[in-house]
Amino acid sequence: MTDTAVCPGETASPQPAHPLDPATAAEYLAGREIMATAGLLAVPVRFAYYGLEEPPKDDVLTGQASDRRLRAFLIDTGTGESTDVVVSLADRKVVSARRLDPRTDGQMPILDSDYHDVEEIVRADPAWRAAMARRGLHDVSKIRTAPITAGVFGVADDDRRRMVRVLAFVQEGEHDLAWAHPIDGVAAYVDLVSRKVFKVTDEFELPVPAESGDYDDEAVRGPHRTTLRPIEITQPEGPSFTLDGHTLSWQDWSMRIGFDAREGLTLHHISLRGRPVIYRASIPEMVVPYGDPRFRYWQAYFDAGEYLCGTWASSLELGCDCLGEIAYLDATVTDVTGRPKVIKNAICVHEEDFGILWKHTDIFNHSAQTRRQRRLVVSYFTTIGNYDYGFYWYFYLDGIIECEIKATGVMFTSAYPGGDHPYSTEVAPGLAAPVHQHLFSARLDMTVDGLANAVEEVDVSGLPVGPDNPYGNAIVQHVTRLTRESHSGRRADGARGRTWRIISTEHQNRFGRPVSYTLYPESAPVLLADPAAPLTARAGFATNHLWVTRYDPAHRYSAGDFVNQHPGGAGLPGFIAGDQDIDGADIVLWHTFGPTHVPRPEDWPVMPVARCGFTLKPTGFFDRNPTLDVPPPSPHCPAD
Ligand SMILES: [Cu+2]
Repeated sequence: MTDTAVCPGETASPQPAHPLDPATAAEYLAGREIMATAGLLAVPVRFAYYGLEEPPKDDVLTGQASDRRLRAFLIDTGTGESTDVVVSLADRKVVSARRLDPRTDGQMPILDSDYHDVEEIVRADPAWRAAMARRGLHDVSKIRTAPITAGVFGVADDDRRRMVRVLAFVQEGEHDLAWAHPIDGVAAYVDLVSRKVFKVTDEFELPVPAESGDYDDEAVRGPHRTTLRPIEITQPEGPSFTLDGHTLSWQDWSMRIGFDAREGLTLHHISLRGRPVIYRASIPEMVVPYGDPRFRYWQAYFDAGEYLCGTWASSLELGCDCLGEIAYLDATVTDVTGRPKVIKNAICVHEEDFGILWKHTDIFNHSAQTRRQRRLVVSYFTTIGNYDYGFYWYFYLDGIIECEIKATGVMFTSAYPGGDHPYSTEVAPGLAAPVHQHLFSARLDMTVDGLANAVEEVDVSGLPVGPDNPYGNAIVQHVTRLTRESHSGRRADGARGRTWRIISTEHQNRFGRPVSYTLYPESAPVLLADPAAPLTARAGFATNHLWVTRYDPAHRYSAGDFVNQHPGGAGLPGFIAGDQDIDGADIVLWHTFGPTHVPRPEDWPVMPVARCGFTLKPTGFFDRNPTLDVPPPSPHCPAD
């Protein structure tokens, strides 16, 4: 039997305007039909990922990208057989279909349906029910389960299976916040192919924390405050940007907006005054490792590679998620049968006032001028289990680009054992939130005034007293060129103000110096897992703040193509193993950033947004302040 019902008209010829436009519903269906015809979709084959296979950069830049290709990760849920498929829509054929060996290649991402099925599987297991009964929990209908990707820890019985490890929570009523009531000490290991619990680890018992965390309940949160008066954002003449299909233009900026089930929002062809800056920007991976070494040592998620960030994107609402004159773009992803699913208003585009751009009151000529900064905001939000992440890209009038992640939602919890427990914070009576990290990986395919770029590491320091520095006040820059991939694994250094400058090796400014953009990192800790930890091999990208690789169309994901239960070594730092020349080449920067989250009581029961990110600033990209032409903000402000 083949599961390929396609409604008449649904395969109408898809005509995307640009080779990098996201795959359309019609394209997904057309690709699905090609796979079905090739016999790849016999039930119970499911789509673990389905998205656009972007054409190589050279083809796009030379206008040679005529084909549209789609890539699908297929899994036979009955056998676990996994196939990585690429189809050509132009040729209507399967281009490649590679069978994975899970022991070396890893497993397909978690399916949407796995999430739902696991609860039923766990609730039916006698050993797990017995563990619950020992804790006085007899009504399993009140127990909710959180399936957690398994990782790889060299335990043969685990590693050979497609599996998840499951932690559980009590939900006292339909609206109770289950995360407030973790059942600690016990985990069920579920084989997703046999659909059975094959192991229950039960190490200790602690009381299930009782206090309600239901922040929707007035008894928990208290009455709403009444002292906030309205803030209205009005743009009587409309916003200053234009959105034409997926092409966005605002002031000196232009770019294309993309969206992918795995990476979420992607930005392409970012240019300023017609000068290219970034060919493609995205956050292709992130890892959230937890620091509790007890029975839950395996708790670490790769939210993009294992759970597919884009699939879980929110539909945004005016007046709630976004204020002002908003333009929305829908995102088209697919369900596990490969059929399109539209997420309405997934991407938000708007413009914000951002305070002062520049200001000066001159003591000599008495000029008193103020200009206001604005930024263009392109964003989306996704919910992965307990956490919610907002991915925001900002573009400013003065050429600055910022990426900001807003982490919010509900922290993952455990029971607080009392005493001095260094691995977690008590956030409610008997309730703990373990210390953890959120490490994001930005992939920045740079094109600063063209493809020929290089990276300089710039440190600053004071100099010791000496013949040229008799009073010891000298401050100098130390510039180190990163010439080969093998030298590109770098750490930030806040004490030395370390930045990385991406220079054009072909274009100079009026001072004869290379035009450039500078990456300002936040200098937070990188991966804190031990170098010998199994996780470190799988999250190699997170061991440094910066990597620079020569562009390779196959290098898309920081932890490799197949992250779930991958034994390690894929992605970075493997991408640099060829040690290619990166000086004056077509290069890609990979930047690791994000907080090490030591939970606070104030983060419970729902966490106020925690921000992290990085900044890219033009550095000699312009010959002077590029915003002298910005007019005074309103008639009553001083004018020149
Ligand atoms: Cu956190």
